[in-house]
Amino acid sequence: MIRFKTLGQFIIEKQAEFPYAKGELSRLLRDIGIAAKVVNREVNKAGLADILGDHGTCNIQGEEQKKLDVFADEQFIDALSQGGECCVVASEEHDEYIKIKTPVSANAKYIVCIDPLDGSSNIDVNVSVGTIFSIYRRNNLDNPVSITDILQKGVNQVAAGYIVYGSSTMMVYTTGRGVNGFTLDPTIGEFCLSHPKMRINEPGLMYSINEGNYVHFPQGVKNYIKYCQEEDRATQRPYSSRYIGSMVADIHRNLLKGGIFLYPATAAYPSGKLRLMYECNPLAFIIEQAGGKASNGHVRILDIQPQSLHQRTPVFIGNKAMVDQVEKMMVEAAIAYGV
Ligand code: P6P
Repeated sequence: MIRFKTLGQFIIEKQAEFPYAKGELSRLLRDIGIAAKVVNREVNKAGLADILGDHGTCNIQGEEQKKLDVFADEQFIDALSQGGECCVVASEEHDEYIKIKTPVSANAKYIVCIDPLDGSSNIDVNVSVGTIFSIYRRNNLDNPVSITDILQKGVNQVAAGYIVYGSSTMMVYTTGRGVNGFTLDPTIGEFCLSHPKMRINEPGLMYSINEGNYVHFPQGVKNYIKYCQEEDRATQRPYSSRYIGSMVADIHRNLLKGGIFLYPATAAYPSGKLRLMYECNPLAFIIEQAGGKASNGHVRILDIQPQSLHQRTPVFIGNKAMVDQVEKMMVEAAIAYGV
């Protein structure tokens, strides 16, 4: 008898642990899982279905929207609209947040911030891409939903997760009681528990950064990169450098193998490139729940008070000792250079 536990069975089993255990969050995670399976099908045949190439429109980031970006966005919004538990979706692909108006969602309590297909520039070259989602409860159920319901600190998330569409497709999520990973079994069309109680691998011996931006990095980051490259047997340096250019894939590797991902401020992105609400906050929640750390170099990511939906932030995320080290070197450089 093959013993496996599907995502649905796991969610129901854990439902009792969740303070709002009325099944709402369970249904929300189920809805996300359904959309993920549809997106996975299209990502897997992207090269065949003429779904590649630009959609001829641009998103708020001014980035060309790939057809799969738009398709993925539509699938998640549709699944969340039909599921009845979500009242608002804030998506990377839309300038403004979307109020869900289906009758079934009239009293919905949850807000989903989502990057439907992160790393989409990698689609055409067959590199892993991902979906990242963050779930909040509305602040006040008596008032109509407003932007203040959405711009909550990451520490208020009730759940967060990602789907990585790679050599296998996995969903990894947390509701604040640890991190669990599910691998899609295409023979039965179900996500099955494959990585229970995930913890970031220790010690971290990999660093992940786009060194093409080196000349514009803060001095402390430059010093940290050199630190990673020094020979030191006691601390098992030099570390390995690994950079995929798809945040979900880089973070997923570091979760499993240990490591730090860094996207500091650069000339092109003086506030950092990655978005707080639907990239850094959800991934920070997951990495902290797995025993790691995530900061903007000075402040815990989850403690940042969001000011706008698409705001960006520098991000340093991974093993706690590695993030502590780069933070320390940034302080030392600021003192040394008087910046
Ligand atoms: P760069 C992909 O476009 C993305 O948003 C993240 O997935 C990834 O980590 C980052 O940008 C890569 O940026 O500047 O190194 O190409």
